[in-house]
Amino acid sequence: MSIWGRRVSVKAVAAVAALMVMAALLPVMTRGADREVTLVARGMSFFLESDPRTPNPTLRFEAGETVRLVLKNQDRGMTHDFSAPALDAGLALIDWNGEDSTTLEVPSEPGTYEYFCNPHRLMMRGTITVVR
Ligand SMILES: [Cu+2]
Repeated sequence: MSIWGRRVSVKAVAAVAALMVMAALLPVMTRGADREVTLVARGMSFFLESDPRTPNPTLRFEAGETVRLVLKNQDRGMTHDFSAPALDAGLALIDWNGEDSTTLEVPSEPGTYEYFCNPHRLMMRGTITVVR
């Protein structure tokens, strides 16, 4: 096959075409979160890593944003998880010194939602406030 008078192999054309398709799809496949929020489980409470003094903080998200939520378990000897049923989000139990993350699709409507740790729901619970 020839392009602009130069002979090129069909394989090379196919490879370039495949690369172009992958490049076009990359932003879709790796759609990043708008921001990242890190929670730390410690002393049977959640804390924002950025605010280690406020237990079970209210998490303020903007309607429709995508948030990467990281949970680090720094509670020696304890396992903790994270659940936000209204956001259809959660993390399985994490051992001490472990961490995991998930992507939250924040609802497009403002509102107040609950998050908690399933095994310690009475002590480890807080509010997600979605604002526009
Ligand atoms: Cu817990």
